[in-house]
Amino acid sequence: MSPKLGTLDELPQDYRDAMAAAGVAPLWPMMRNVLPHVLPQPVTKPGYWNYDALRPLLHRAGELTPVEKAERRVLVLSDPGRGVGAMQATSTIYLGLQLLLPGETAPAHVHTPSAVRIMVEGQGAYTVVDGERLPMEEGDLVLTPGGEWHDHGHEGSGPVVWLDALDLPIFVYLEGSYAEEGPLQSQRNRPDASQVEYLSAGLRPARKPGAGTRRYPMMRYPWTRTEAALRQMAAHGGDPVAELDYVNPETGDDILPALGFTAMMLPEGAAEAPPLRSSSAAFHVVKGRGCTLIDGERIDWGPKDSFTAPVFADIRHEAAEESFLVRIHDRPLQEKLGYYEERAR
Ligand code: GTQ
Repeated sequence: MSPKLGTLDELPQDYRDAMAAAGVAPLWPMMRNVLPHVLPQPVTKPGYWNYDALRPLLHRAGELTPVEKAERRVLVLSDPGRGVGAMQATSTIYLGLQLLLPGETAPAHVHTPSAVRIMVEGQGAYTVVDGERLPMEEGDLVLTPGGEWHDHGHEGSGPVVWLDALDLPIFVYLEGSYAEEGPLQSQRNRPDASQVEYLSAGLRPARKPGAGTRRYPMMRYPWTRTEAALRQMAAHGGDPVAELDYVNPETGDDILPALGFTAMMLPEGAAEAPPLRSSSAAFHVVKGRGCTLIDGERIDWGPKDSFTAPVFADIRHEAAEESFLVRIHDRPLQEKLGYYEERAR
């Protein structure tokens, strides 16, 4: 057991004043704030957002604020531990629900943070990234990596909603977050790379020696394929709870530098208790129903809902019916820092 550390009020006032005037502070009274024993003390609290409750608020934003006045018409999912208005859902993950109405376009811009969209509702929307038009169907993941121009459009009939997941909090922390605006991009008239170069897992375009590839060769991950793959894994992969990581098809790396995405299938009645992970996480329910205990707090979830878990949370999922979730996490960033860990419960 380590000795109890000295406190600020044990120090004479004249010394404290002199330190403050010199622009310094003693470490030892604050040591345990920044280096708690054994486990971090996350500010992040478990969060839950019921889609049925948010839907009318999103639609009202569509009536109240034209897209021209919003640039991106988004309701931000704020971490309960930081309070409404916090531009983050966990320490590293930003989440927002974005609404686009038929005929609208969200202007082209480019920014330093990276985003992934998970399509929640509606048909006919698309995102253009670096001239490639990416159709957005329910459950699809669409990447807009940092530094790539992107604009959104909608040629369908009803409203469309998708969930934005960004590494924005990291860029804000780095004081590295900024954007530039520009005109809508002209679109190359061809299907996206998931339908051409990377139609089939295990196949990639043959290349001449020395020919490079794009850093983000595939920017759309169609849900129909993810679901089919999960079903095969559940049937034959040996573990009834199937999980598949979204990866770059050229390198096998996680799809973004900081954030990782994992699709999960929980069969009806399945219970799943993963190890305690140093990564924070957000879960999006593509379909299904169930409940999750996060550090003992019970969250009942249904289709299109989202919920979050802090680092090292004790997470226990139970699926009331066959369920498909996408887990968003910051393992890629933590691994790059030489840090990611899992602890057995
Ligand atoms: O669609 O580009 O939720 O730039 C936040 C910032 C979405 C976007 C957000 C953004 C976007």
